[in-house]
Amino acid sequence: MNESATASTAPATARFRQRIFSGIQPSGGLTLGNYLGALKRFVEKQDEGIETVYCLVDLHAITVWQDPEKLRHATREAAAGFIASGIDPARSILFNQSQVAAHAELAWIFNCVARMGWLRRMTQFKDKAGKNAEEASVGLFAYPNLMAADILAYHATHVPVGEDQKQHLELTRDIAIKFNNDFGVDFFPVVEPVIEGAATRVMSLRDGTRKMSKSDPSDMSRINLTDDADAIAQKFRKARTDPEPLPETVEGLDGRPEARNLVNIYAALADRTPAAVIAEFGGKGFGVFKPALADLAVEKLRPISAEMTRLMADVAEIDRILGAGAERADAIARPILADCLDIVGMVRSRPAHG
Ligand code: AQP
Repeated sequence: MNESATASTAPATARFRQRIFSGIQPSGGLTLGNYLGALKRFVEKQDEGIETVYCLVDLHAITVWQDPEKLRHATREAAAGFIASGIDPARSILFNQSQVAAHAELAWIFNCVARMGWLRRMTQFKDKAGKNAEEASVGLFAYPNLMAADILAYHATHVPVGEDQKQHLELTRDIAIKFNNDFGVDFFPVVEPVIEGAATRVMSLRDGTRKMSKSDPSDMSRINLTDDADAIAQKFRKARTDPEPLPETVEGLDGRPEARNLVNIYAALADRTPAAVIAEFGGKGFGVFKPALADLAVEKLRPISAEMTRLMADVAEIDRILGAGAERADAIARPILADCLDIVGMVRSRPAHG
């Protein structure tokens, strides 16, 4: 195999039918970052009438230790979060990754396509493994190959994600190009990242230079979709900011990461631009802006958390939805995996094995 992914003839996605794939790890409760950076836009794509495949990536979640009972709960709760946010399981395919074996099988092929050097450059591994890289799981290192498999098992053409996933999507493109080159085929699409909106990177409420994350040890750093109105108000009230009032222009947010974060969150929740938010609140202090932001967040999130609570009262129904979604997902992914195995040169003679 060649070492490089560079291709003079990168196939466009044009010949592939437009299909959206994206996923979220059930590695804890969903956050406002997941909602604004991913979920809200998943719903928009579904409502545009594009074919949408959405996955709770439980195999990704176990790249760091997960308590099995908590993982099961988080998977179901995340499914409830998707549905409560507007994902309609009749229109979108919604399922959990481990129920469709093609993801793990294709990931193995990609482990043999991707190069060590590519994965060593992944900043998320460096961030998550920290100083203890020797103790990190092999899965955490190979995570981007599984992510490439998630996407390419569906021949997905577009992947809505937050800014933090951009590098992984570039790796997915490299894998597709190298596979196509190595085997002389035009088989995998070269996916397009879809990174849109005012909140592609929602930052921690305690540190405006760090991403809001469901696994941050401080619960005060994030808004959870299940937080009640009091918790949301308290977290915004205590959010770290500087002492200056909001600037009169968006440029005035330069060098003020916490202020910029809160303005971006407001804009994304209100479906407005940051400039429009600054036009309304410029010159006002955080004593005015934070309560307005908290009220807006409560207004937008309360219906979602109420619906999540309602859905979680019937776990069997959630499991039924995930199982039915997995059947539909499998029907797309299995023939693509079979073709991929043929291309690679695997003998497949089991009649029932697709
Ligand atoms: N803070 C964020 N701002 C914007 N988008 C975000 N996303 C996550 N955090 C933010 C987007 O949500 C989708 C799912 O991400 P994920 O849960 O699979 O993985 P992650 O990015 O590693 O999210 P977390 O919350 O930080 O999880 P943990 O703590 O378990 O690592 C992606 O589209 C992501 O861009």
